[in-house]
Amino acid sequence: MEKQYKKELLKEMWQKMNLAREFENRVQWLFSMGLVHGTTHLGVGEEATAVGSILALKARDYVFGTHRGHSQAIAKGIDIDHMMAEILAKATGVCKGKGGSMHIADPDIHYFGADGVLGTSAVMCCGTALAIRKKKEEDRISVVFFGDGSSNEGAVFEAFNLASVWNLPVLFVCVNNTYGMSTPIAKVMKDTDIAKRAIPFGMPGESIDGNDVLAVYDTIQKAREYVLKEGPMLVVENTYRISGHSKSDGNLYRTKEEINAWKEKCPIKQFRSYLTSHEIFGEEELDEMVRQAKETLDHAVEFAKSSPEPDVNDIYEDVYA
Ligand SMILES: Cc1ncc(C[n+]2csc(CCOP(=O)(O)OP(=O)(O)O)c2C)c(N)n1
Ligand SMILES: [Mg+2]
Repeated sequence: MEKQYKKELLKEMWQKMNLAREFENRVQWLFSMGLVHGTTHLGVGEEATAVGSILALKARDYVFGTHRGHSQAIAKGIDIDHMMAEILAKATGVCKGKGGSMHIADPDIHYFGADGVLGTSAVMCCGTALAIRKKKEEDRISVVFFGDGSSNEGAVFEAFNLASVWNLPVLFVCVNNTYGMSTPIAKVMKDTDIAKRAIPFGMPGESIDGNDVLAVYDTIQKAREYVLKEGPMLVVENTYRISGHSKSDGNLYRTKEEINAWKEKCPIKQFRSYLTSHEIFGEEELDEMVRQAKETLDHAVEFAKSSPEPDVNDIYEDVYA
């Protein structure tokens, strides 16, 4: 028999995936208006990896995001108004305007943003997992997201080693969008089956369809149980970045046909068809929730635009190193 999911969970998945998609649309627009300082990385097409994974975790679990992490922060439950204010470097931003897109973080919800140095979040994730162990906390794990390109970083292998030798409660989630900037993975990996990289560290590794939010949810739910009982694990979520790499991307390294084929496999499109074909929600109900997501983003953009700039006298506050 096909697995049944609680309607509330499916609703939250739909809402959060649409909030994430709409957030990216607005950031792109604000960027084109010259209102975003610094850089930003959009994850259009990767929403199911963040939402499916994070909704399968407990609220207390630590999550380290990536530089393409807007959807991860949204899935973890960050405040959208204050997150948008961070994008516009305003004093009301989640990091008081000092972090920007890549470093969106909120310790109150146990969400840490990315580090500019790829791979290092995996090591920091081991630190929080060690804290969980030392404090003998039960029913809590640490999760780190990283890309296929980042999976080649030495720091990630060090984190695999540390987590496995100390048996830390770490869940490694590789978001494999098959490119690191303009480089396809086949050019930088002899064997592109990233899940196999768990083997030398004595960890299980699983590779799944990252565009199927329910498959992601099921896998991460089971993986969380494994990590709690046994120790670290690697899950590779295979997906595609429909948006360009960063603020400028001529898309010269991939064809329109490739991008269009993946647009057909869009996780939101697929989930809509699941929800309607299983008669969980009707088209109008889904459209209404999309409209609400747009309204939430209208408010967030207004809030961010009308928020004050940070005060220059605060420049040395919140600086630790
Ligand atoms: C150590 C390090 N090397 C290079 C960079 C520059 N850089 C930023 S994003 C990126 C691509 C990362 O690819 P991947 O990990 O697959 O993530 P994706 O961008 O595809 O989401 C690179 C090379 C960096 N930030 N840190
Ligand atoms: Mg990548």
